[in-house]
Amino acid sequence: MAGKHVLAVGQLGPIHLKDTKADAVDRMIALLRSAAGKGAEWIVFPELALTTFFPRYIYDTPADYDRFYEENLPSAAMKPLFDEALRLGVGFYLGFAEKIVEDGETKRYNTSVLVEGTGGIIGKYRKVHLPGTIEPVKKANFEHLEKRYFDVGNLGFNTFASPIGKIGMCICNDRRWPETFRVMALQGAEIFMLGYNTPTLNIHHHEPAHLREFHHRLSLESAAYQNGAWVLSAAKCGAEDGFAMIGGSSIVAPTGETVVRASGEDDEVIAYECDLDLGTYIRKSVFDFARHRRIEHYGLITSTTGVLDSDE
Ligand code: CDV
Repeated sequence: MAGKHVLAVGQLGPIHLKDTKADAVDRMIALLRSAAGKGAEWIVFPELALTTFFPRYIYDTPADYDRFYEENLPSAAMKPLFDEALRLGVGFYLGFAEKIVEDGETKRYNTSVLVEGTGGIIGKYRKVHLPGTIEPVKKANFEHLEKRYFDVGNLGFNTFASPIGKIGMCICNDRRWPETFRVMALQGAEIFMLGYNTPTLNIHHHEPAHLREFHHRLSLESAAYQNGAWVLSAAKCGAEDGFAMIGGSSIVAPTGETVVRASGEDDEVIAYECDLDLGTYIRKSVFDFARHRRIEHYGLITSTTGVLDSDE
């Protein structure tokens, strides 16, 4: 796909435990309208955008946490957002917790969906790199229990043809892993979309807060440049019931430059006219995969998970 498209990111400020999904959807509809007012053809919303970031809490039974999940697409909670996007003709990426029965077994995924401006669902992604633990670590006054509440995504990293170009999706922690983006770039991705909830505090080891935002930016800028693609990232941020998460929603050009960035930690729309030809230029020059990649030397990437002969 060639040419320019105005694309937007809809950052969300905190969603507290007491807030309803209808509250969250109303806020996203306001962001959607604002994006449409800026001429945007597409908007990216955050990971788990309908509720608070519930993996920070300890729940023991599905009866306690099932209220955070959606069972059908569009779920009743999401429907007003789907309707308004269709009315405005704006496509979107939306992150949500998905509960589904597969082969007779109940599964729960951290999922994102792509919906185009004509209302059709064109793609679904289920988070592969789940951070955190199954059991609480009790090192801080919050947890990161994604491995407890979600199954590892089973759809892989795909790309989806759309009126704005070929889109690849991932979710939050996936952005720290270069394999995520390269697999989609090898399928011709021109635009990467992702949502995130990144706590300002690292509960596993000491990390200065400024590094949280730096690593976020570093991951996206290198992913954009090394794959010659635009990256649109949407935070859910600010303090949810006192638990702080970074902002920094951004649009990164295929040159690796962040061209627009959210300024605060509340609901905010950012938009940019993205020139897809810029990605084509990078993919035909320094990152022309067909000419320069050396797959005969990359075998370990898929045959080994951890470091060989490591005694750590
Ligand atoms: N929601 C996430 O995947 N958060 C992780 C945190 C735990 C590090 C992230 O990579 O931002």
